Amino acid sequence: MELPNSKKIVSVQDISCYGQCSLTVALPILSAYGIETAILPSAILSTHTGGFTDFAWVDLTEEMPRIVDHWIREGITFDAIYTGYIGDARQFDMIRDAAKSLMKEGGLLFVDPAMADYGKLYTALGPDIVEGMRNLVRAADVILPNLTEASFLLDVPYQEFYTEGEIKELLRKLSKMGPELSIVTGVSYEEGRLGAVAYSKSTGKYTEYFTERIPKNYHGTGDIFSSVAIASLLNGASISSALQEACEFVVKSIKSTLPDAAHNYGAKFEHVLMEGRRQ
Ligand code: PXL
Repeated sequence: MELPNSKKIVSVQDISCYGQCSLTVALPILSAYGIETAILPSAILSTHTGGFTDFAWVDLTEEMPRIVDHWIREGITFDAIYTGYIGDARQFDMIRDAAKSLMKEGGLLFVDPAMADYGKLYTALGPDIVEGMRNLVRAADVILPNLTEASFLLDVPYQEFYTEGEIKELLRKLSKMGPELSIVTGVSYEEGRLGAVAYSKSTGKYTEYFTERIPKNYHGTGDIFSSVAIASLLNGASISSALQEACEFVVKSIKSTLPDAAHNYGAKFEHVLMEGRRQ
């Protein structure tokens, strides 16, 4: 029996204890794709911050370096680092340094600058988070912003509609910040279709994938997209296959959630993971 060439990743983002986002999405999805996943939690929240109020927040800024230092003493290293929501700007420099210390040679830094959607920053986040995300993006190999996050990173106004030319220009500008591969999500050129477009700096090539737009928004779908796309790329998929896999995974998760009208805080990605097991 041939053993799979299993990759090892550490995901740096918050634990929203309830709400199907950030680490409670990334960990199961990456694991289901056969990737050994360690976590470096940036905070513990009772819920995510979208649609819930009065959430409890346990800050882990002081604890994170103790975890990283122990890993360094143990000689623990990773093939990839995946950062997501960071709610405290004091953590950015430490995360950049940790990424350098913990990365194997040739490893990849994936940055999902999860901080905004629909033209606005998430509740509780301010301009210091945008600045910190810009610094992280400058060190990244791959970034996966949605269109709102891309606008904040580039300090340009968010638009409701974009032409193909405008999306390509946005991608080229993002790639000038540093990353080899920039993937923007939430792109739509025609009614009823939604998808993602990628730009590779070294080849100058654009790759896109569009699927049906389901007129319902759930929190955490960006985290589902990023986790699937990152897992696929680490498993050797082409950019085109990774975009397809991630877009279709999100659509299936939304479709699984729709029949349950009371379930409005996250998407039921677990059903899609089960589908894989039933095959
Ligand atoms: O899914 C992004 C996300 C992650 N973590 C927290 C959030 C959000 C989006 O609102 O609030 C705490």
